[in-house]
This record gives sequence, structure tokens and C-alpha cells, in this order.
Amino acid sequence: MSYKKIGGEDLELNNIDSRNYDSPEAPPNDLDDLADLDDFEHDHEDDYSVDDDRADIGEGLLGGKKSTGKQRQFRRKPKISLKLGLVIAFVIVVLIVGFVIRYLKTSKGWSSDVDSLGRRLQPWQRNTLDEYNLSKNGLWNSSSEPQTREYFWTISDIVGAPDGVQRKMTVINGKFPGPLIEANEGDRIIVHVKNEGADPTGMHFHGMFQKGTNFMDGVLGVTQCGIMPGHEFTYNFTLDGQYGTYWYHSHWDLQAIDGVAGPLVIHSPKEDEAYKHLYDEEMVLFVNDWYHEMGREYMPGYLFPNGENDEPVPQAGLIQGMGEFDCSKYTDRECQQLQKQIIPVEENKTYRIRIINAGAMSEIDFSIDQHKFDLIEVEGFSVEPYELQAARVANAQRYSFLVKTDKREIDEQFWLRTEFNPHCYAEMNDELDINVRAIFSYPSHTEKVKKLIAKGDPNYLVAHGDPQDVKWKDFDGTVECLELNTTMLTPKYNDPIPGRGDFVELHAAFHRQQGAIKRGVFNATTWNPAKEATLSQFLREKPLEMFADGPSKHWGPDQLTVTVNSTRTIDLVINNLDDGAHPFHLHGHKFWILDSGNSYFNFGRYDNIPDRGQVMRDTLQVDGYGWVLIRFVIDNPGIWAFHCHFAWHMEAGLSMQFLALPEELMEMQPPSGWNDMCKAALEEEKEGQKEGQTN
Ligand SMILES: [Cu+2]
Repeated sequence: MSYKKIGGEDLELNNIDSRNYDSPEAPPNDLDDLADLDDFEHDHEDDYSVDDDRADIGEGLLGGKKSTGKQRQFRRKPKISLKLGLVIAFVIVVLIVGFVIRYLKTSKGWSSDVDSLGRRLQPWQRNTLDEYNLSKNGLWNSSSEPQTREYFWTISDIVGAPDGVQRKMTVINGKFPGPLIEANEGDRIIVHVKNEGADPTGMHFHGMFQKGTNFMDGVLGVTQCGIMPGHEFTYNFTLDGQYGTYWYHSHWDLQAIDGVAGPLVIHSPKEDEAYKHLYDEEMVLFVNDWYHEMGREYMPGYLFPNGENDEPVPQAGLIQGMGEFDCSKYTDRECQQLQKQIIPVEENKTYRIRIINAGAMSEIDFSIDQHKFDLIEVEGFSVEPYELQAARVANAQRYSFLVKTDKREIDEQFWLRTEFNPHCYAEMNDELDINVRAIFSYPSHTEKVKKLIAKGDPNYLVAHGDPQDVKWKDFDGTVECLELNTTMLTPKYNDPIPGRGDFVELHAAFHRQQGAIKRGVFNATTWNPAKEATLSQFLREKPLEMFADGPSKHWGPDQLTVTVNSTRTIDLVINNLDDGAHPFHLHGHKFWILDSGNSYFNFGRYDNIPDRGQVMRDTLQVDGYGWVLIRFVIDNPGIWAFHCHFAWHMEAGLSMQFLALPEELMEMQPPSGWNDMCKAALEEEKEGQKEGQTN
């Protein structure tokens, strides 16, 4: 007997399964079993070999008391009819509940299996339409008392098909994309991560300062060892001194691009004071490029000896976790043709759209046909509203845009575009349609569509056909892989930028090594994560005397460390010696973008930093053969990763770390369970070495 889903088609309460009732290993322990037992007793009314103990368990559950065999014999007839009556009543109740649930599901806006547009969701599909809608209950209250927000996440491997093509994925709580974290500045976030997947995991909360909580930064090989399969770890940190649009993702291997990623939004009274009166509705727009295999499947081909640095090109793009791959391109894959994603809006409102580029590498050109928008936020940095027709969002970057829905007299439906910039790919593939789009949809006034809506028929969403193609004419992108030029933005607040700091220069490149395999290189080092996180090694060895200020290779030639021994301003120049662009991300800090240019940084520019409002952010794309000068204050003890955010380049070793305030770091106590992760990793390494010796 089974009922997998109340209200579904699998309601089979009246069947009797073929369980062996004599098996002592299987005492009935739930209502299913109890119902079985009653049927059994009924069928064998005159058979005195019925196991009294088992019947007692049944009665104990049903009636809450245990009877003896004698009592049972004495009251036998009335008991059976009473139980039968209760079972029938139970079945009726279940059926009624089932019908009610079914009814509610077919009506609009209820149940996690159907979103508020009436679209039926797959079991692994997150209801992003409703969950990423930040104003479904009105705008958020940012001025409530600081509170603790606790999340329970289970990582698991599933088969899903966000764009219609079935593939293996790794996800949080069985669904893709990840659940929204929404909180206020000053709140405490606790995330219990339980790993039920086949691979290690670790969660990085992208852009979080992690003030005093370097242990919670989630970078495998740097701030923690992996949460091994079957294990758990609890992340616990506060959101102090920051607000804005962020995200989180696994920082193990390529797990983030296999599905372990989601949005993180921090509200703040300060920001609300500046902008909240400007908008009525608010949503996260979670966009990513998408591959049809697990990330690791592409690595051997990517790092093929003598190959060029040709990153694997995605097959599709997803908006709010959904895409519509053209199934006719595949003959040998399980593929279901899906429809375009819908972004429903109401007329004459202003929407705050928080866009997050959560992909592996693609650069997104965001625009909405006929709708200009105002940029107000750059990764938590407030700027004066700046009008744009389109905005480039590089990998791992975020922005907030204000869009007015005042164009219904033109049409009811428009393309919302998150098109991929083809100039960021080494080559194109046949599968990818770079024209990633959703339908920006006003409530319909046409009779045909109105009728469908009245019937609750989700087909109303596509009854219009595709929106007209009216892309902004004067925006066709540049022919290069450049990020949005932020030099024209004016900071909302005139927070002073500190004066000149310690100068550090990095050269980022892709090199061929002995085996002719190309690797990402920072100053002649290629990051090769050790089994034991560098933070764990540091705390175990406490090798303080070995760290002078500046670059060193303490943990082997593969691991570049820039040490900063006291609170200091750092002026970091990154020269990109590669023809491809790199979106660099600094953990635990934000930096001001002071200046940038082509070819090689020259010190003449250092003496003449342009006088403009410099934007502060945590992810910056450096052009091919270009350079940038950034400034940040190191004041947070820890080991902070700095790396290219292209999943492929990070895997190829384009990564290094800052060791900040080692003396203070040495005194910090790891949280519960943190050391255990590295103990397990070290044991595994020892085992590996033993095996290596015996072989
Ligand atoms: Cu890169």
C-alpha cells in the first residue's frame, strides 16, 4: 500500500500489499500498516493463530492503550466493527483532503507544485516566480530588530532538466536554483549544510565581509576542508556593515555550476531611505549559463595537452532557473520542449530588479525592449539613479535596476533579454542560442487571453505568441568582452577613499607547463588546492616568523600568498596578460576601482588617478590585455581568496590568497566541527600516501 502524494494519482488506500505479516522484522508502525492489519484481521476473523502481540500494537496505536489477548477475545466483534468504522472514516477524510488539495492546486496561486501563474512545477524545480518575488507580501521591513535567520540545507545529487534536457545536477534541498536568503543588515545567518551528495561540498556566501568569521567563508582548500558526504557543517555569521544584492554558491570544484547556488539579499534602513520610495515591487532575477553535463565532464577536454585556452561553451541560458532548449538539436538526449520564462508585471508600477549573474563564465547583456531603466546599486554600493537601455553583467556580478511598467499602450508583452555576449567565448558551439530571453508580461486586455485566464488555463501565458522583436536600436553591444563601464556612475554617499596604500602587482596569465597543459597563473604560481585548507595549516603550524609583508609561496610553489601583517590599505594592480577577460573576485572585502586601461599598467597613471566618484564592488572584470588598479583596506583577520570567477579558470588554477593580520588570526578559535573536517581530509591524505607507498 502506498500513497506517495495526497491529492495525486497515487492514492491507493484500499489496496492490500503482499507484505508477509509473519515477518517479526516488520511490525506495523504507521497508519498504513495499521490499515493493513485491520484488513488482515477481518479476513482471518476465525483464525485463532493471529499474532496477539501484533494486534496489540495496532490497538495501542489506534486506541492509545494495550489490550491483553483475553480482553481481545471477549470484545472481538465490536472491536473489529469499531476499527473498520474508524478506517472508513480515515479513508473518507483522506479522500476529502485530497480533493480539496487538488481543487486548490488547479485554482491559481497555491501549493508549491504550481506557481502563481498556474504553471505546474517539476519536483526539482524551485518556485522562483514566487520565492524570488521580494514584495509578494508588500515591501520588506528593513528596520526590524536584528534577528537570527536559520536555514537547513541538504545537498544532494538529482536528475533535473531546467532547460528541458535531462542531466545530473547537484542541488540544495532537492530543488534548483537555491533558496533565497533575505535578511537585514545586522542579522545573524545560520545555515546548516548537510551533505547527502556523492562529492565534498562547502558554501561560500559571495561578497560577505565575514568580519571575524573567516572560518565561514566556505572556500575549500583555503578557509575549510570539505564537508564530506554524509557529514554536516554549520555556517554562522552576521551581516554587519553591508547591504545589497549578493549570492551564495558551493566553492568546491565545479559544484556551483552544477546547481548549488542561490540569491542572498540584504536590506538596510540606510538604503531604503535613499531608494525605497522609488519603487513598488522588488524581485531577484537569477540568471546563469547552463551546461548539459556535470562540470567535471568538461575538464579533461578543457585541459587537454597542447589545447588552446578554449573554455567549454555553455549549451543554454537560464532565467529564474528555467530555459527552453530547442530539443530538435538533440536526437540522443531525453529532452522536453519547454516554453519561454515569464516575468509577470503589473501596469504603472516601478520594479526593482536585482540581477545576479550566477553562471560559469558567460557575460550577460540585460535589457527590456522599449523600457529604459535606472541603475541604483552595484553589489551593495549605492549610486545615483543612472539611466540605461542595456547593462552588461559579468560573471558573478550583481546590479539593481528600476524599471517603470508604463509601456502597455505599446504592447502587452516585451522581451526581457539576458543575452550572452559571444565575444567572451573562445569559440561558439552549435547548441547555444545566445538570445536568452524571458517574456516581460503585462496583464492582458485581449479577449482571447482574458478568457483563458478566467478558465485558469496556463496557456494564456503563450497565447500571445512571441513578443515583437524590438531590441534597442542604439544598443548592439561592443565587439569585445568588456564589463559595464561604471566610471560614469555617481556614488550616493561621499564616503572618502583612503590615501595611497601598499603597492602589490599581479600578473594574470595562462601558461603552458612541462606537460604542455595550460594553467591559470598569478605571478608564476598556479593554485593547486591542498587537501588541508591553508587556514588549517596556518593554525596548526603557527609559522608566524615566516611571513614577511608581501608575496610568498609558503605552502608550496603552487600557492601564492600575499601577507598583510597589520591593518593596511592595499593598492592592487592586476595586469591581464591573457587575451581573454577575467572577472576577479576578492573574498571578505570590497574594493574601489581607481583606474583601468589597456596593455600594461604604468606608474604615470598611479600619480594621476582620475578624480571621479569611484565605485566599490567585490567582482571586477579585467579586459583581455588590460589592467586595473583597485584599492581596499585589509583589516579583517583571515585568509581571503582572490581568484578569477570563471569556473573553468578557477579550476585551472587562476587563484591566490591574502593572509590578513596573521597575529590576530592565530588567536582565533575555530568553530565547532571545523577542525573535524580537516582531520578527515588529513586522514584521507595519509591513507592515500600509504597506498602510494605500497604501490
Ligand atoms: Cu578567468
